[in-house]
Amino acid sequence: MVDDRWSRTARFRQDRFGMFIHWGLYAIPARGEWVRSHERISNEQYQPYFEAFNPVRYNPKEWAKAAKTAGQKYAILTTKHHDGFCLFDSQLTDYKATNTPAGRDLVREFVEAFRAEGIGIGFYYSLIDWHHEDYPAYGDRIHPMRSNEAYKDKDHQFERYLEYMHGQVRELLTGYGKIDIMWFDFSYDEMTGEKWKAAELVQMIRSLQPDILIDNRLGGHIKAAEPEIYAGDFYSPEQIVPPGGVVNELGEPLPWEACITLNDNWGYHAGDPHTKSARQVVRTLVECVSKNGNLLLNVGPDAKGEIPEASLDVLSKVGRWMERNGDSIYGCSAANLPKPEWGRYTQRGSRLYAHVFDRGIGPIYFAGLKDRIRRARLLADGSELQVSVPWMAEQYSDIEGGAFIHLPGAESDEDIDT
Ligand code: FUL
Repeated sequence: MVDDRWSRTARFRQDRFGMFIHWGLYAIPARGEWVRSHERISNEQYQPYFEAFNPVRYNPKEWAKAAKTAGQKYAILTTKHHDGFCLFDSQLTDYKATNTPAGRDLVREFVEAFRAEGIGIGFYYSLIDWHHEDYPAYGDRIHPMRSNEAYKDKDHQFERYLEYMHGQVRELLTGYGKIDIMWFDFSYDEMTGEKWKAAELVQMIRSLQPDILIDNRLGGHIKAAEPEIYAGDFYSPEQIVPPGGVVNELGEPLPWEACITLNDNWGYHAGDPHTKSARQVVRTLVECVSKNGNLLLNVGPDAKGEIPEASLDVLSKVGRWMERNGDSIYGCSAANLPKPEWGRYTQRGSRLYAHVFDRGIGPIYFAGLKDRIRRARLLADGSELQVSVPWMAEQYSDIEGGAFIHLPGAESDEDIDT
């Protein structure tokens, strides 16, 4: 890991919890952000959504409040998703929010509202573009869903798309003040870092915003001893928590962030009943931190501009847990101990946080920590917990070298009201 990459991510590794926001025209058909490709919707059939986009209840101050309440420290908004529609007032296209009934730059309002709450600002930007005629239809051969069928016989002037894409990134990074994260999505097969001229792109980005973090989806490998300039600052596993975290070839931890949907979709889906529970979210967050990672939890606001009620409800319950237990998340990392059978550890300095998921009966056993626990306290209310060495330990070879901590009742995240 090159040093400046590591130090650049210091704040990111402290923050641990962010909000992902997928929002665009696709909120109107309300069947997820891939709807236009999955259902083979033509340009003509998609156009009415552009003409109808009128999010009268868009109030990013409310979104920012929801993120703040949940304990999320940064937020990443889809400035342009694969359908090519721009929420910002790009001078390089007419396909933007300012030309819809919304009539204004929705990214600007997002930035102002979240910044006012002290929340870090990230821009998601799709490399794939189904609206731009010069985006190649490679998909015909390999991934039919990743390009626009209508343009398949066109002579694609890819250079023109590159100029457009680089130009939009420049707009995003010059027009909105200090941006914390640039989240590109995504390289594949022929569409590699080289193809995007990603080295040039990153040079431009760093000259405009020296401290910005870039995800790893421009292509390239962060792990390699000499990563490409566009390899990115952190890994972005999608819909999974990597079993062993993410490490380089020397086994050293690398920064990563699992992006995970709150239900089963990124963009708003009216028929998706699978909202995760607050308990699942908290456990996933704990799991990420216990493996040196972050959690970027997604919400998909509806066509009017509101985050669904069910999502808000979970965010506020997670927030209640974070209020009492945030010390075990922010600035914490993996503990250098095997995973305990009852839950997970996180750690900050000499303070070890025990997240008890499986309460069982009797005291909680801390393998390997005999004589290493100075004192134990319940994080939720600060009360002291009794520590003891297992009685007649020598008779139980499996509990040699450990200690017990006695919990009153069933104090664990089981208490979350889901
Ligand atoms: C994927 C995209 O195709 C999805 O629509 C979503 O944005 C996810 C975070 O990344 O690659």
